[in-house]
Amino acid sequence: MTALLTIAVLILVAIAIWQMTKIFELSQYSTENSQVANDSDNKTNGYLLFAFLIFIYAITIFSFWKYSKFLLPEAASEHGGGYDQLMLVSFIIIFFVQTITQALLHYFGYKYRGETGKKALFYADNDRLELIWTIIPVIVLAGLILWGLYTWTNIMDVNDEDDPLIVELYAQQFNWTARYGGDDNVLGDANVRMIDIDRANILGLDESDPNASDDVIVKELHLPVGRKVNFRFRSQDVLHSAYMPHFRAQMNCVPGMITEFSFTPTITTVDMRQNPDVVDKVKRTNAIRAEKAANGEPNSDPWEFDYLLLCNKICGKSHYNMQMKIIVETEEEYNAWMASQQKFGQTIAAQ
Ligand SMILES: [Cu+2]
Repeated sequence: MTALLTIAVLILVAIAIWQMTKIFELSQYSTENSQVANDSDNKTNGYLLFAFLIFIYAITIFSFWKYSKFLLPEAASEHGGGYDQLMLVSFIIIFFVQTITQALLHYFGYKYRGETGKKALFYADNDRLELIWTIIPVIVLAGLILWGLYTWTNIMDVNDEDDPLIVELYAQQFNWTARYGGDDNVLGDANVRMIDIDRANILGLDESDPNASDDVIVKELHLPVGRKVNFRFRSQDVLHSAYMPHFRAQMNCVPGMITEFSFTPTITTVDMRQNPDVVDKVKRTNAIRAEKAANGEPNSDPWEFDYLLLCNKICGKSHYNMQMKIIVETEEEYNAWMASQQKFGQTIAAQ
């Protein structure tokens, strides 16, 4: 009932405004009958341009002030620094050009507004001017593209140098599973057709492949700091995307094919929790959670920072919650954790 009344009131208010506008228009009719803008209209519009310019500058400054704290903390992978630098330089250039061109655009819009008796100057071309505004973007863009290609090639180069750890990330609606190659660091063959839930073969490993029996299947990704990791991605059902924002890493998981990505984690979870940006974020989040707890609302437990593997493709209704914890730790901690895990062969034998 309240909703109905609210809608009725809103409709009445809208009709009232519409009627008042009409009355206002009619009252103006006798004095200014022309549809052609006069000098005073043009001047008003010129000033409005300046107002708009101030608005976009103000909203930019406001966004920097208000939202910078939501950016990711420093990159926790070897290639991440170069990636961030490329993005930062690109943003600075875009920001610089945008600030200047917007000011010029709006200023000239005002300066050359329509005025009675003012005539436009016919100006065919100026070779030198055209040369300048062609050459400068060409140099800047070519520089950015070359640097970008170089960075891209480096990031996307998946090779077996430096004895990388081999890890498979397996996506399905709506969770992640990780698989390690085991003692031999070689992943056994797998295919979704061989999935056998009754025998706990959830990833479809080929039980006859000798490389498969020492594979380790887990629901929490542990990585030793400073060691290169080669990831292989598979998907069981639809397109997913393995997104590890703190490591500046993302790769599509495509049903029917294996995709790859490689990175070296450089900061352990324990060290990242000491990072000033992370400390600040945890403090802010926990302040909100404490407030929730005081009101008896759910999801109010104190939060602790962890690296995450997220899904970055809208893959279905629980996509938003498709994630896996990543723990970067020292070599010793990693080895101890790995030693405590059950191997695929043991799981199958136990059935
Ligand atoms: Cu997904």
